[in-house]
Amino acid sequence: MRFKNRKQSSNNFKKGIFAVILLVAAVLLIPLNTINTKNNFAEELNVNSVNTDSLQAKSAANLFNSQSKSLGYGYLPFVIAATCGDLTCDTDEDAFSCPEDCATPGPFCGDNFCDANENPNTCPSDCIAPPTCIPSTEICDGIDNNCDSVVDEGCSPTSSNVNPYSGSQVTYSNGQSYSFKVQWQDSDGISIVTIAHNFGGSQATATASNSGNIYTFLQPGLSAGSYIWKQTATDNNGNSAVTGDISFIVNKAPSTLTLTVAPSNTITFGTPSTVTCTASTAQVSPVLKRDGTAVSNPEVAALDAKTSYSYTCEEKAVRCSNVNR
Ligand SMILES: [Ca+2]
Ligand SMILES: [Ca+2]
Ligand SMILES: [Ca+2]
Ligand SMILES: [Ca+2]
Repeated sequence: MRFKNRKQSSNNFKKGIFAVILLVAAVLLIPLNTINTKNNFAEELNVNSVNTDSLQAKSAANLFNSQSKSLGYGYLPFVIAATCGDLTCDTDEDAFSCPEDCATPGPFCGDNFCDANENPNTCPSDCIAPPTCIPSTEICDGIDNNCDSVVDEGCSPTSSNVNPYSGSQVTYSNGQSYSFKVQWQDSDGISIVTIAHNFGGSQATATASNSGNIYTFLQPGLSAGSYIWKQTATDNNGNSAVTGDISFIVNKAPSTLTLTVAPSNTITFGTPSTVTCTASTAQVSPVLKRDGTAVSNPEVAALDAKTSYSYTCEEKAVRCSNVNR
């Protein structure tokens, strides 16, 4: 019994030792768990501190700290949102919404300011083109004053490119026709163009034909002489304009005067002689004169005996050819 009691005491002692070991182990395990939790938290906190270094991140870390302690483990329970001021230009941030994280914006097209290097063509969103037309009352000045895209509506026609121009001179050419042209402009449209002229020797009026805005009158053949013509245009609103008098001169063609004497320049008394004055062109009328007095052309006569007679072949008084007989 004594032995048995010792054995029971030994067993009780062993049981007591085992219980103590379990208690010590339990006491030791609790701090270890706490240390591991802190180590896990420290790792997460360090990572976030490196990336953020901001009050927001610290607040998040504090929140995490309290939660991790209460939960007993070391993992972040939420995702930190993009924050202006975290020195990271996040995807939902830009130079305007968060200039301290994203680059400070310089002048660029779209900043609602017309910068020095921008203009209405290169950046219409920032630079507004000035109005190209400021409406005013339409006047006859060659400009679209009222900005209706029509120049000088309601005004009289205007002329240009008069051909031949006033004072033009030509040399007569048999059968030659002449065109008298004027270019007319009118925003209301040309209704009719007429020409007044004296090509036939008296005043006459005719209608000019047109090709586009060029109005032409064709005159077939003109004698040598000086003429006056003008065109008058009337638009579809009844407004008229006239070119004014335009002069046109047809000069005679060059002509050669020839004086012939037959049978010779020296004849005996009683011998008939024939003296003729001719011109090379029909535009010239030759005049035969003997001793300054016009005679028939040709003159056929048996002149009285005389030392000499002087014949002259003339075209008016300007050009002449003289010969003595
Ligand atoms: Ca700009
Ligand atoms: Ca206009
Ligand atoms: Ca105008
Ligand atoms: Ca007009």
